[in-house]
Amino acid sequence: MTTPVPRRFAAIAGLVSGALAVAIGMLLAAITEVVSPIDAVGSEVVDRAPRRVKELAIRWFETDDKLALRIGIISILAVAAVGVGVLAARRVWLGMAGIGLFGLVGALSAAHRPGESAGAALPSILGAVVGAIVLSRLVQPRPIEVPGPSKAPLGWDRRRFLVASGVAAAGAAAAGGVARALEGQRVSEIRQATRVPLPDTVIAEEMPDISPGAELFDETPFLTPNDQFYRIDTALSFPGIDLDLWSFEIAGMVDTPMRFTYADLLAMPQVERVVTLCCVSNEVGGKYIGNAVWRGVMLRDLLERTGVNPAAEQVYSTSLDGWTCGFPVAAAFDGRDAMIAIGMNGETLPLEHGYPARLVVPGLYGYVSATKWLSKIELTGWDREGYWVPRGWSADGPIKTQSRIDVPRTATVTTGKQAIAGVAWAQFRGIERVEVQIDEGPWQQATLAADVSDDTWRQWLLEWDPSPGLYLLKVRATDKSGETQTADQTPVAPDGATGYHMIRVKVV
Ligand SMILES: Nc1nc2c(c(=O)[nH]1)N[C@H]1C(S)=C(S)[C@@H](COP(=O)(O)O)O[C@H]1N2
Ligand SMILES: [Mo]
Repeated sequence: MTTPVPRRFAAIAGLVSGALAVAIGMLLAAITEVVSPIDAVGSEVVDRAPRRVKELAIRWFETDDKLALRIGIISILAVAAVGVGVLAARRVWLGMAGIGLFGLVGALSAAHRPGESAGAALPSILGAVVGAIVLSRLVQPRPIEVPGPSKAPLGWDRRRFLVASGVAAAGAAAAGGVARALEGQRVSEIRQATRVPLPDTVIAEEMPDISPGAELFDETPFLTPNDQFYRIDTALSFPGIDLDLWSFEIAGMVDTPMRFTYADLLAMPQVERVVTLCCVSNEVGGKYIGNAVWRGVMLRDLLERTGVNPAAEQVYSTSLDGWTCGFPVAAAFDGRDAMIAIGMNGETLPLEHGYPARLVVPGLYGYVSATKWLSKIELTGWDREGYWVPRGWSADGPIKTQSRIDVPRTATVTTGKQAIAGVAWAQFRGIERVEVQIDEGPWQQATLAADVSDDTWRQWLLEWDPSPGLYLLKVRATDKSGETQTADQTPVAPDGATGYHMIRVKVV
């Protein structure tokens, strides 16, 4: 008779075979360049998570929520793998079925991802098959061949188990390592391509005039450097991009559907515009906002070529990774500089920000307009809903007039002449006035930096010479339509937070 595998070791067997299944799945996915099983499941979780959970995740983890999600998935898998191992020690087939179930979830998730075909299911399936076989071998004690006359099975062999699971664990580590290296190589190849500078073809009179007076203080530069620009998207890994194969189409309610390659974009009149991009999930006083010089082709120029059916209501765009959004057709023609951007702050559009091309529409929150990794633009009715709309966000996403205090940066400052300063924005309308209130004092008008464009934030500054004490500072902005931002505090959902940014400062 054989003795059963001790529980502790059954747990190890589960962990090791689970890790091997995942690692082989990742490796095969990396080799065949399909979505990795973990990322596929992660993306399905992101897509299916209730809005509140997603909002909380963004708030808790800020832009590191992706790492947190991965760690979450791996922790759940690890706990499940332990359970699967313990089950397998009782009934092997139950353990194998357990691994198979996880493989199935990975396979279905991968095949369901936008841009993936049924073949994307294979890595998960093959990983699960290998994992299940290894698990069955590890937990089924086999008779030990003992040299000598007796062939009697001696039961579970701890040494043999440890060697076998050590080999399996090493295999998992190796497969996982190679998978990560391949993925890293894929991303760095794309990054390499983004380092190719764009040709010098921007029309001179279309260059932005960044006036010397745009900066009143240093803490928040007027232009946000690319590596400090906030990043918000649902992508767990970057979509595959081969510039030679990449193109996007403009279709739907147009006269002539057309496809544009990167070379087509480069051959068209290039412009540069300074536009402040802002996320609807930006809390009052938050950091999900940045200002950059965007270079590209005006959307209206492209739409003039395809022609637009007068019945079209929405410019609906889709990314390479299947994310979607839409904004009113009017926003392409009402004079605002909606563009297909291929450059950012003098560089080729970085991968994080949508290489090779993205939409930038002044005055609209990113979630309705700013599709990165652009793949398709369709002219549609409002029956098509962008990614966030069925998730409880407004179909219409004009940016609200807002202001933020950036200086003082610390909760405690020393007495003496200093500044209260920050930024204010009301893209497409422009900032007219910014006022600061200290405690319950009068609203004092702040000095405004040079007005570069209605589509950018404006720095503001108020001189301050406080005596020691505790102060409450508030700011409010008025846009050029004469509208002062509301003091009413509303949450970010469904269409952007409102209320005054306030900070408490102790002066010592
Ligand atoms: N493909 C894709 N594009 C996207 C998103 C996304 O999730 N996927 N998020 C949008 C949102 S909500 C915002 S606020 C902006 C942010 O752009 P950034 O990451 O370059 O700052 O991108 C938009 N474009
Ligand atoms: Mo956003």
